[in-house]
Amino acid sequence: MAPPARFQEIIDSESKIEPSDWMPEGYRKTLIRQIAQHAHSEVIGMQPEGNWITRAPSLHRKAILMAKVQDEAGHGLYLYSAAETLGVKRNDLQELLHQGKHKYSSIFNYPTLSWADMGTIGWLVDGAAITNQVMLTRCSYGPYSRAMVRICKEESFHQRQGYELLIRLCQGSEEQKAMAQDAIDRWWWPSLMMFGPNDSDSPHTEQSMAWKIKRVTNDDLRQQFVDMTVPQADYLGLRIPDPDLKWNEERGHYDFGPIDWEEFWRVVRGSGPMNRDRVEHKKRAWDEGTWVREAASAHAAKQQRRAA
Ligand code: BYC
Repeated sequence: MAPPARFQEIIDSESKIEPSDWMPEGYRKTLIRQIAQHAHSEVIGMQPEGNWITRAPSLHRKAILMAKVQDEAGHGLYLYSAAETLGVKRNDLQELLHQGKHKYSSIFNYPTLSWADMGTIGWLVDGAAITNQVMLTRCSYGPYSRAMVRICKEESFHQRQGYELLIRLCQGSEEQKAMAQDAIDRWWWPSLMMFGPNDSDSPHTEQSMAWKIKRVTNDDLRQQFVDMTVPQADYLGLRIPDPDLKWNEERGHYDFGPIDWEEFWRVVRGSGPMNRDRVEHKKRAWDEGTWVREAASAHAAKQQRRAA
């Protein structure tokens, strides 16, 4: 069978494309773009929460937050490894991120202003991430789909720890509840933007759906997220900052108000509140870690020489 026909057969039969299989160049490029962006998001996403590790209100909360941030580093590693199976080098992907030529999720360009943001990121940001990533466990590319299985398990713990943190705040003083409300007021709309532009404005969705890289469209995932989250906000006794939000009996879904796409594109293109700081911090960490990478490589080379 000719390689393109074999590729299509694997896609049609819901099997997985593996690194040694033939694949169209566009398929490879799309995967590299998406997996690299995803990996960068995990690594840059450590910063907004890392900012609060020293200020966590108890040892217990500090231990949870450190474990979560460490998990994000691990997700970055699995994803860079998955990208490498497509023939790119991890260091080159880092370089593209540092030069501003690669994107990462818009959500991480917003500041974390209060402790309630730690709960809200877990609940909304990790909640949006799981909604999106569960479909990616069914992605047609084997290494990406397998990495997503483990990542989703960890994201699910992250989401629950965030929600539990907010339950505690909402059961606390008026001041604590107000802090939680303020956090939701700031994070709600950026969380909806995580799913990307509307399907009608998404250049990649159609082809990515055909290749079974994406299994659900941006708008359908966003709707799933809203439907799941509104009852959770009700349980917390918090208000979602959208006057147009209401249950639509006919559709069996919540209707919600328009998203500010100008803000979305401004943030994606580098002019969000924290874009510059995030990339500067990332570059500094990379430079300061040079000696660690050099030492690890020297050690690995020595082990190899000894084994030989
Ligand atoms: N932010 O045609 P579209 C986490 C870009 S981290 C920035 O719909 P696609 C966590 C898009 O890349 C989880 N850019 O694209 C970590 C494209 O740009 P280019 C992050 C965005 O790829 C730490 C253009 O807009 N999750 O959970 O079909 C702590 C057109 O869009 C965004 C992932 O990365 C955005 N929000 O669909 C806590 C999931 N949205 O390259 C939590 C994997 C769109 O053409 N990625 N763009 O210049 C995906 O599932 C898909 O890439 C997307 C976008 C649904 C995000």
